[in-house]
Amino acid sequence: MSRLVVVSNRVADLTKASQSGGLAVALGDALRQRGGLWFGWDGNVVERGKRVPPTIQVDGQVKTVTLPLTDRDYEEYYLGFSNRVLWPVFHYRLDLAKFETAFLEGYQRVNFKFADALVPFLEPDDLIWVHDYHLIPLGIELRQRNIKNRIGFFLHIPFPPPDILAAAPENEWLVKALFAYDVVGFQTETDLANFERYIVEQGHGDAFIDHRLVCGSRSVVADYFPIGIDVDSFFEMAHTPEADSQIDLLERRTIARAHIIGVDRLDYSKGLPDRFRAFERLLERHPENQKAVTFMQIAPPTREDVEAYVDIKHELEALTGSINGQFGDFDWTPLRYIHRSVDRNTLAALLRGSQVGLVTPLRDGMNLVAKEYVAAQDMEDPGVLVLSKFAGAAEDLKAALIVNPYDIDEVADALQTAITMPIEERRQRQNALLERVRRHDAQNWRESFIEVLENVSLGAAV
Ligand code: GDG
Repeated sequence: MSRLVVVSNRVADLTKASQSGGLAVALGDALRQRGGLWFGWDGNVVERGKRVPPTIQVDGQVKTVTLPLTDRDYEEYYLGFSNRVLWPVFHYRLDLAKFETAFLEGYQRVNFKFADALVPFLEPDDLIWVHDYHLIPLGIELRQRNIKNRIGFFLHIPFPPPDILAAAPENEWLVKALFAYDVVGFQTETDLANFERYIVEQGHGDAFIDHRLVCGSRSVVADYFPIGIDVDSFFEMAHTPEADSQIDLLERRTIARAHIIGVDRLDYSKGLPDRFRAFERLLERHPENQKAVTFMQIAPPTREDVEAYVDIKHELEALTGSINGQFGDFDWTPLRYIHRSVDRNTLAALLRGSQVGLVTPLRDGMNLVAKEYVAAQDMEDPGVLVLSKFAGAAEDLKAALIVNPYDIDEVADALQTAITMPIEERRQRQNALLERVRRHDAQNWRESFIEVLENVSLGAAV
């Protein structure tokens, strides 16, 4: 079996995989089984011009190789092109994108540096798996250094429709860069269809029925691989004695009979202001919920150096104050907004202890919180998932209450339906949801991607 080499912007701490969740869990097992290497940024920023050799850590068969970014690279590659251009554009938010030539140069420079630093660690047989929007051109850089290995790429965020992508600078270069890979994976059928349309409509390429796309002299296999979670370990985390006592505390500390929960990085793609307004609308339209329902939003900070994130933070603080000021009472705080990271065990307990999981992104690649909410539930007395139709997870989780997150009345009505849903219907929906969450779990995601990458016929000229 060939070694696996994972490349991503940040490298997760595999020794704390169960705490960090996400990629660390999904890829940690594969790295341990096959042996391998995880390469990326260590999260540190050093002065420009300073040359720091990569840090190498070895744990059994798994090596991590990390390096810092310079302050200029951090500004131009990370905050600039990755998070002020690609993140908003790929989430359909052209209004929030900020284009500057230096951002593109920084993006290309860091991908160049990453390739230079990675090549000495590669062996001819390695399977290389590159992750996400920060590293789209890494494949080209590796090919230019004569790396002939199988290289796959997975995009964790949505792939926008061609008309939107066409507004991004250098979009043709960016999309053609994907043809340096042998396999390109997306989260959903919609993302895959958008990519295929771009290639055919804007890239003058062809799409074939066996998932192969051809553009000029290169071809690539493109498919969708919905990412998932480790269902059993999340269920266990939500059902420990400590979790029981946390849920007990949650229930005793409030007079409310139903809890609604949201958990999201504080990001404009997650639809938090509209979600807060929908909760407010619920209290207005269905006043019987006053003093009977609470909403807890956990929203740890991210990317605070990007202006759009500061704006949304202020908006949420104002909304929280206004909703609590209008509806709160000495014995009831309707909305609890926690702008901090919460320990993962506590998170699992809170998801289980809440009667409604409210997941309403305006656009999301997949959204693992939706899957975690389902995995955490008691099968005998499950809660109800209210899910945005614009989350990738909605392609699979059709048994949730699917809503348009822009329509505040619709979300408020769905909340009312969720709070009052009879137990039989809750159980039926939960069974259907859990079946889907299990079918597309973390193991299935990585194994199906790796299987395609291992077996793909190599994609040069056809
Ligand atoms: C990107 C794509 C795609 C959140 N708050 C806390 C905390 N979390 C954990 C959640 C979940 C993870 O972070 C967030 O995952 P999501 O999938 O919801 O969202 P993104 O971070 O935007 O991830 C997304 C994903 O990549 C994977 O491909 O699904 O669409 O945008 O696991 O539980 N964890 C802890 N404390 C918190 O306060 N411990």
